Amino acid sequence: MDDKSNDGVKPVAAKSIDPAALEMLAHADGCGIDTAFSRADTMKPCPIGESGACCRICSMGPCRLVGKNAEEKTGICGADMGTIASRHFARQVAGGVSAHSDHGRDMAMTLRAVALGEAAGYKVKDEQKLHVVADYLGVPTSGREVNEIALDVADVALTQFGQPHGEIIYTKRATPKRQAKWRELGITPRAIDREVVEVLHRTHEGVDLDAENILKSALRCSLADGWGGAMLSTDISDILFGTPSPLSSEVNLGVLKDDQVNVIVHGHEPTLSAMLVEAARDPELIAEAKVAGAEGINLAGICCTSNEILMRYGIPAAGNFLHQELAVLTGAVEVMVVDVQCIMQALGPLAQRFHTKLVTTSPKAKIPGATHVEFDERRAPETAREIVRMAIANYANRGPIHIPDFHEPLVAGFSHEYLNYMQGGFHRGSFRPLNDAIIAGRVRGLAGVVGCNNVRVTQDEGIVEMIKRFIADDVMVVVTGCAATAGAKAGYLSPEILDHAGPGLREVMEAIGIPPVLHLGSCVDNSRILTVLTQVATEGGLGEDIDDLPAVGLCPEWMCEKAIAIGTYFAASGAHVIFGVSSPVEASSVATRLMTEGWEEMVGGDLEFIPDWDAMYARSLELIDAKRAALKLPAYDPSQYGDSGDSTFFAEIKKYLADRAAEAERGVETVGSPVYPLADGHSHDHGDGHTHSHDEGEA
Ligand code: BF8
Ligand code: SF4
Repeated sequence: MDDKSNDGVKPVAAKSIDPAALEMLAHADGCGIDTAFSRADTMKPCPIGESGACCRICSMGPCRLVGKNAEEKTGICGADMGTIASRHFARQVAGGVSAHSDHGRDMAMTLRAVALGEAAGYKVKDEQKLHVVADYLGVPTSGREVNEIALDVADVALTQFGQPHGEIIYTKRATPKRQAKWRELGITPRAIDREVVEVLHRTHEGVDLDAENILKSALRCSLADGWGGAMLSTDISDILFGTPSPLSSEVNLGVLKDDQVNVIVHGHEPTLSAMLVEAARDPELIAEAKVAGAEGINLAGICCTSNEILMRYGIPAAGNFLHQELAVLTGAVEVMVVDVQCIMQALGPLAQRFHTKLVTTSPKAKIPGATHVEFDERRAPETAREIVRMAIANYANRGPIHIPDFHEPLVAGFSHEYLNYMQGGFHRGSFRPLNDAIIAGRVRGLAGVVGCNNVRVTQDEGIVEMIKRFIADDVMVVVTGCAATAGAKAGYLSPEILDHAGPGLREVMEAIGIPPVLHLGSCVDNSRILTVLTQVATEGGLGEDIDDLPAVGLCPEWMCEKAIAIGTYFAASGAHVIFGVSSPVEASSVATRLMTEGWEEMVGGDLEFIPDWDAMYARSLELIDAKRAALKLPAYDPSQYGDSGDSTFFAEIKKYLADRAAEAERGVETVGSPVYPLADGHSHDHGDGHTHSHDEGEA
């Protein structure tokens, strides 16, 4: 690389730790094709905008507060650095909340259409969860038909977006102490749309000009996501598509098949992709694929649509955010179907260089160069079949292909419900074993490692480093979103990884029968982490609220506004949160202090930005150990636990997975196989016409 040509941009030392990505980037270079990775080498992040020192709220600006004493300067209207940085941050939160919550609204609309019999192909799959959600939302259930309940649940969910009075109902799911704190501070969210609108209003030119007050409104807005839109989205997805329970699958670009019609789903919503799962398994369409010369139809996912159908159907994941272009570069993707969020416009021109058809499906998200097949829930199965047929027809147009041979096994599909089940059975579900293990110090603490990829840092490196170090130091890890995919690609979501866990963690995970790194789902499913933390806090022995727990949330490679919204709602819920990459409020010492010391004092949680992995990890342990000390728990001491040896439980799972791998070698379809005996009331859809109930004892 010619240093002079890149405008002083420091290229990231290594583009990725993922060998599949590195192979594809070399391939891209060979083909003379740009990717986000190479474009990042020439596009320098604007340092003024990056640090929050640029205001473009009105056309008297943009005002950029730079140079010596930047913090003493103001914009033309007099806005100071604290206001400018906080205003921008709050708008990022509002952007993130609107994305997740609008997705949540669409899920509620689908549930409503299902209840009214207007959504062909969908039905309420998890009635038990419907009842639980109905209870939360105050919808009567006794003696009522499923669809009657579902209609009321959908309608009450929809009121949460625009209700003129009251509070978002799900805030009642927080600990009593947390609810009281939010009320006292006046940050209990009232309605989802309202909180977004209010932040946009406050941050309009000339309204809220007090950094502390602006950031406080960002806290309230974020809570409308975590305890509103995102939580509703998770719950309604579970109702419609099933509450996840563990299953096996595979991850990375090697899941693409050289001899099959490959269809990739990319984006965030499970609605159309669930129908694509069925279409890809339809014997009639498979026969058509064979006529076209392919061995079958292979569906795989990217980003959080992938997580949604991985968690529930075991559909393999082709990769995370930075894999989207790499997948097209394989030349083996007949169709890439996208819905909303995290979709690069670059896919349009890139797909045109290959035979790949890029298909947009949401009226909210079109891309120049793509074919638009609008998703309509009234005819979703037909739409899915139409798209699969488009892929089959396109198979003959393939040019040379290059699929990197990297695919890792993984176990995904952990839900709050399943964790309860694992710790005491379906009727006695609890978090007691985990709490006791934390109290005793076998498990040092809990960490959530979540969020995106970002080309400004080595792909997956921060995420995988954190996961690796945490489990070695006996910290149990939960993962979601692209971080989950990163962890999986590096092998950390396979039961084998138990061997890399510290002795205390290993002993406990063997006893409970769960791996040390749990895939909890997509980014909206970060709401599952809130539910888990709340239950750990109320189970007893670890204080009363999330801010008492030895827990930390990390987003090492954050990229988008949704990540900012998530980090903020975790902080507002009492969690210590650390982001990597760079701080969007770095230019303002006032905003930085407010989001750390200020928020900690106010809500017990905070949001820090620490780009260095070592420093991020050291700070995480410091926070976990400080909470242990505050709870007067014994200090963490790894020497007191010996190696426990393999439990029969894990030995069985390993054997089971080895058998599946052997079957896969023989060409038997194995992804999506459940890996544990399942809890009553949960079922897995294999798409092959039968479901497994819990007492079959498959593992
Ligand atoms: O919602 S982790 S890059 S795909 S934003 Fe996007 Fe970030 Fe991935 Fe999932 Ni979440
Ligand atoms: Fe400049 Fe104030 Fe306008 Fe922002 S709102 S661009 S600081 S004049």
